[in-house]
Amino acid sequence: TKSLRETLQEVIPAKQEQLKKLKSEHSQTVVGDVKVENIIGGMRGLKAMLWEASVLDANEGIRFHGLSIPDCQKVLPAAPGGKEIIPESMLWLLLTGQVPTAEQTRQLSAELAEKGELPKYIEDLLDSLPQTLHPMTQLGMAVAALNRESAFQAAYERGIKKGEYWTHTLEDCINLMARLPALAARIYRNVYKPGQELPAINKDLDLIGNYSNMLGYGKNESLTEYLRLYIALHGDHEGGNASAHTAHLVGSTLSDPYLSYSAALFALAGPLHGLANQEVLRWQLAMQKEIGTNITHDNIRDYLWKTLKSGQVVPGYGHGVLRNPDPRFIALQEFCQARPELKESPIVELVNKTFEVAPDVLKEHGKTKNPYPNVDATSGCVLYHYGLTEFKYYTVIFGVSRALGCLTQLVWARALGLPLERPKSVSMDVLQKLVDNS
Ligand code: FAM
Repeated sequence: TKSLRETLQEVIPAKQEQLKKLKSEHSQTVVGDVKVENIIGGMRGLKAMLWEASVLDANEGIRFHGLSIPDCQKVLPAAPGGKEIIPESMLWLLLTGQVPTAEQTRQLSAELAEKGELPKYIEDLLDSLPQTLHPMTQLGMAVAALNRESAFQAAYERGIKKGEYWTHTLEDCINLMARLPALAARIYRNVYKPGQELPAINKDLDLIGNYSNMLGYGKNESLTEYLRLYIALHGDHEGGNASAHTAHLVGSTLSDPYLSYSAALFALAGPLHGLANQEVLRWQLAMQKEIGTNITHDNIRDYLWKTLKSGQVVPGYGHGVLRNPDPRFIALQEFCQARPELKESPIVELVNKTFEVAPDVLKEHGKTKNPYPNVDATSGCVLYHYGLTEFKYYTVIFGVSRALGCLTQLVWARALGLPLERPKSVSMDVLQKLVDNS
């Protein structure tokens, strides 16, 4: 059986060759225009960045190396005894473009478990932080502090050749991925369950089996399976989203993967990005409080209008790229429909009913380009149902997940020798001149 490193070593030369050819033969080929709306509109729609692991289609959603979510659910190995995709098999796919065997997935799980313990100074750092510090701030700080361990930084200081960058980057990425569950679980324990014992990493468990166990939910197989699926599906959403783009930008300065990913986590912590899942739950619970047990379409419609008329966005709806219901939302909904306890859960039912009404209300409201749910419309509600009710923590789970894509691309950026990112900005006066001369 080939290891992850061996597999990568095999696939990298062909990609390097592809890039070389694109550079030498097509550097000056025009593939799009820059419009004023791109410059003043947050670069929406501007094709200006290379990202290997996944591509987002506005209508059909994400594909990971060409595989849709239903494809991944068919072919990617699950945990022993489980059914859902696990982050290890997704990581393998994102990194190599290949579907791992069950044995390769198990080997990766074992490697991550082996490397999952936290250094003492990181435990001390986390234990010294105030309980009131937002869990995402804690996660970003701890990930940044782990760069004391960076193999890439140490090798760079020694003076290595460019061709070797990716191997040290990969080592950092695997070490960071391995440690994220212990980091995230310690933050959960410190903030919400002080005094509760943190179990040691079980070398026989997969990454999320261990995470769930350390969170104190190891016996809840349904929640553990949900976390596996949730974390695998949130792993990557092409390169332009704020967290992925941040990791890429910071990584392009040859900052090591720990610093690059900590920067990404702070982008994820914004309410228009990863924090949206906490916002959705807060909003759905407020709706539940107001309309009580009489969950009718009319009541939900009234509540949606109330939110919109007060100038707020409907959390969990809309997207920068997508123009249809998010297939990640659909996959999580299907997970709920397959489990009677979830299907009948009041909060899950409310999310479903909201989905039946919200797109029409948002279309009538007429502002958002995408009146359909994104993944966050449902993701937190399942956690809530199973008793993981601390919604300020939800973005941390997203943060454990998004590492899959961000770290993958850092390996590829170094393997392909991608340059320092440095787009050109213009002032409004310059823009006006460009417009006048066009
Ligand atoms: N409810 C009400 N208005 C909305 C809306 C929503 N859900 N989504 C967009 N709009 C408004 C938006 O505020 C903008 O209004 P103004 O012209 O007054 O500024 C207008 O519609 C056009 O926006 P857009 O082009 O359709 O969306 P953007 O690409 O600018 O923004 C989102 C995309 C996701 C930030 C936006 O749809 C939003 O705020 N949604 C609610 C928050 C959310 O669910 N975020 C999670 C995103 C998720 F995918 C993730 O990152 N985890």
